[in-house]
Amino acid sequence: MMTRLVVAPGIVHWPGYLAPDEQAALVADLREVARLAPFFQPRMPKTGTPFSVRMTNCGALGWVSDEAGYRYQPLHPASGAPWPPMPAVLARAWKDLAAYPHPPQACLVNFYEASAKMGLHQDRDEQDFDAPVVSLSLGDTAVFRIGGTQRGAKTMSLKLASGDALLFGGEARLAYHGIDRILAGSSALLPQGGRINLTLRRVTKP
Ligand code: MD6
Ligand code: FE
Repeated sequence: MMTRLVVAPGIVHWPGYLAPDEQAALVADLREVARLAPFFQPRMPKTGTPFSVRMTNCGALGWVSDEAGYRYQPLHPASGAPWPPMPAVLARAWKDLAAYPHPPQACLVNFYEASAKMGLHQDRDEQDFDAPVVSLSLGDTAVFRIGGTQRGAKTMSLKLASGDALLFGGEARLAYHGIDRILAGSSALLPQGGRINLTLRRVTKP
């Protein structure tokens, strides 16, 4: 029996959505993704300041960021190769959880070492805000911060552990959120520690 927690209107948390064996299989799939599409260090628009998180993508489109801005593109920014296909378990998770009739087009893969963080942001580079964003977490637990749709709104924090799924949809689709910190040593899934977060997105209007 899967626990489904409504954190706020439009924000749903499924602790332990992926079983331990599914998490291990997905890590193996992601090693292959990272072999074909190596992790890169994204940079802030305009300033070029590097992110502390490293990224890659799978699926038809990938999210990238550099001096020219945030965008989706079909090719890896360094190798120029198409992104590898999405592992089947990701399409299944979207079907299970998204309540949206069209498949995801992009899966952003974020890797956090123990000291990495992600500032409060909105996911707003997609053309279709009717589709939710579905995230899966692997490895060390993260302290996730959730705000409102306005930058100054009050915030709450939520721990995301290995195997957890989280959905941002409906009135929360454009809610601010970020990663305050990673709890090093909280999971044994990744032998070197750290955390992987996958976000599944629909980019274009169907
Ligand atoms: C992370 N997650 O968990 C970053 N975005 O590392 C996100 O930025 C995110 O978890 C949209 C919806 C769900 C998310
Ligand atoms: Fe996000």
